[in-house]
Amino acid sequence: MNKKNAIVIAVIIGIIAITAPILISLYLARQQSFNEQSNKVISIADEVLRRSEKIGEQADAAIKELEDAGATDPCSDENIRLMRALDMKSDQLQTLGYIEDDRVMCSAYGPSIARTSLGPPDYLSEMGVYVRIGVSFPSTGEMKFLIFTRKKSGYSALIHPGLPIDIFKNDPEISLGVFGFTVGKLMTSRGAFEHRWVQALGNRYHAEIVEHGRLVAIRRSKKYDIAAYASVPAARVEEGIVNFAVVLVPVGIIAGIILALTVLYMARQQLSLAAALKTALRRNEFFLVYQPVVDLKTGNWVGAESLIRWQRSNGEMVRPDLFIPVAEDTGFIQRITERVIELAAGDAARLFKSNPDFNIGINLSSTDLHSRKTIDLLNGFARQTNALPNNLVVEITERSFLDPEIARDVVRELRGNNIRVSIDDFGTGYSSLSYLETLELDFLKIDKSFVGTIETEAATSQVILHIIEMAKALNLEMVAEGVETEEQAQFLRERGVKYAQGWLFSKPMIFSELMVNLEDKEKQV
Ligand code: G
Ligand code: G
Ligand code: MN
Repeated sequence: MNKKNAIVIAVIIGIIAITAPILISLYLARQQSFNEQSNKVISIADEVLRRSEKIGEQADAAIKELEDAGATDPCSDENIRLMRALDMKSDQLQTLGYIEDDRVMCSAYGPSIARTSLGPPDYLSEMGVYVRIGVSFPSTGEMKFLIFTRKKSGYSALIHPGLPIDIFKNDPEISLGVFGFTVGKLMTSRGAFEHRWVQALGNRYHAEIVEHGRLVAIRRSKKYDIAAYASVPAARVEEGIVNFAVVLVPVGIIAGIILALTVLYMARQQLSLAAALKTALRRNEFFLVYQPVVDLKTGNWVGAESLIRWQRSNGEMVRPDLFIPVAEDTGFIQRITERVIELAAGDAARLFKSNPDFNIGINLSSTDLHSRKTIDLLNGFARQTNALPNNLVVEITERSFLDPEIARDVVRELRGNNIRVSIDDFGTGYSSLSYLETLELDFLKIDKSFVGTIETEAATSQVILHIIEMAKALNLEMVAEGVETEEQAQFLRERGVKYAQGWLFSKPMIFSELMVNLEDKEKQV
């Protein structure tokens, strides 16, 4: 990736980092506003239902007392006195009376409504109560009543229908009401009502719906055959967004800016790491360490893998897993590889003189494979150090081998120059057996993640066996990486793996240390 692409990508990510939190905050604002409005209609419907049930309870209680009194003549003076007394006690009831043959025979109201024919009831409820809706009397003018009459006794409660819905009067857009649940008949209401809302409940006790531009909450009573509802225009949700947006959008903008700055900071770090790499090359801040490759049968050190190390001028060590990818992205990798080859060549010249069979491994990255120069440098290395055919091994990761054309050409050319080729980190890519067959490789390095699964329960612990089979089918010598225990070494040895690297044998060390160790080993023989 070049610098221009990096900047374009950083800008795109920056724009996303800014806009995404704003869009999210707008979405949340809508959600909040919706919740606010639906909580409002729910609480209104609850309140209407609560009031309706309270009326029902008082009507029930009063009628029951009249029934219990058991007057032989319901309209006796004594029974009417009882009606008055009960009427006084119950603040939710307009009055009490006795109805027979669709007429009010007598009531606590006095004679003014007596003997009026009411006509048939609107319906008989599930609970054995005749319900009459919107009843008016000549003597009471405009006032209309809701009348509940117990079928069994004829005792009735007259109710002012405005009572349960006497809330939120100053908000004309709110509609609310009560209906008989089973018959679906409105008993009392204010404002918009759609018959559909009755069905929306189904056999549930509550429902919230958005329909015909209104947000509706419906609550059914568990005690009586009634349900209450309340609704507001759905447009209220949109209006309410503004209230939440003024809080949430600035939060989103701040979050967006923080995110964008983080992206910018990380991009700059990447660029500054690239700049630091350049300085490091100039100041020779890189050096090599070597990790021995051990013959699993004899325990002899047969070679070593060179591993780059970067110590910055402030003493800080930077891990290769951190800077190698950056070097690959920013085009510095080839200069780093060049430095590695240079450093290794200096060491190897001495090494090969005293240990003619020893081999040195050098890691290449995928970019290196695309360049003619790498091969020239390696050839130069071989010449300069008087390397024998087995002395120099290049390690190429499985993932770098993705392009078959390039892979074949590079491998052929390297091997033509007596350089051995090893496929590194094997098992972490997706190479097929048939593809690998077309490359003339020498070694296969089993990635340490698979060595780590040996004799564990991990689901991937079988994979190493397949890798070993594959290497055998391809006639490749194997080097197991990251061997940490004698059990792992034993397992590998038994399955025909010839070489290994790992902390069990040795950690990577600087060149002088490697030389000392090799000399000591020689003396022991
Ligand atoms: O020791 P370790 O932490 O040394 O190495 C981490 C990773 O960096 C390994 O995957 C190794 O392959 C890679 N690496 C180490 N040295 C070099 C090098 O000189 N060139 C390249 N391309 N990769 C290296
Ligand atoms: O190039 P490659 O990916 O093979 O790099 C080898 C890496 O593995 C280096 O970072 C090296 O320090 C590390 N390593 C070497 N031996 C061991 C080991 O026994 N255990 C673990 N966990 N890491 C190891
Ligand atoms: Mn390696």
